[in-house]
Amino acid sequence: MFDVRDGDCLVVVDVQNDFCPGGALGVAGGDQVVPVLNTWIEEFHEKGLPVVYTQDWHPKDHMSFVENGGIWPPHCVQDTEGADFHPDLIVRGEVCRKGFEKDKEAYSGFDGRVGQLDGPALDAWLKQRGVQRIFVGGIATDYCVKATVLDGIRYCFEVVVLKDAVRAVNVNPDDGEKALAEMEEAGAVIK
Ligand code: VGL
Ligand code: ZN
Repeated sequence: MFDVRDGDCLVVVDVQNDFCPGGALGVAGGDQVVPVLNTWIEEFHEKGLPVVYTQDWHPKDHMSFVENGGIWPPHCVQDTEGADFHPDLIVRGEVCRKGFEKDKEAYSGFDGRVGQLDGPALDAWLKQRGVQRIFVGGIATDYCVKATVLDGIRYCFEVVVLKDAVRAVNVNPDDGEKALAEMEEAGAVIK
């Protein structure tokens, strides 16, 4: 395993029922990230390092839904089972909710709020803990993982993408591959 150390944080992106097979916006193999991420989560816990979980958290009339002119079927509606984390995911750490404003899309975890909807933004929360490097896995490679990774770089974190722990929507068949290339180009380490 990659040597994780002080200053590292694991960011688990949107491992929610609606993004897993059978969910409202089911991503092929989405559930397969769970055992891989659980291994990383345990590693971070053992070393006393932080783990933060992003959660897509939409009001039921969110602008990203087809009925409101968006491109997605309704998904991850607040307080529904679809918005819950996958039942096998080890959830111990802070949750960072995003996309809770009706008129705003928020793919990036850095657009979310940690702990409560009026809590700190992710950037401030990480910096307050002395985090310098983030490890990112989850769903979907071509949307929320990509946006979170690119923002992480923009906010001056070192970013490692756990490629066995991500899955893509692939609206076009190579979107996932392109997203990984774009993240690498931007400076992320693809591990
Ligand atoms: C996501 C589409 C819509 C994601 C969220 O988590 O990647 N994709 N909302
Ligand atoms: Zn969404």
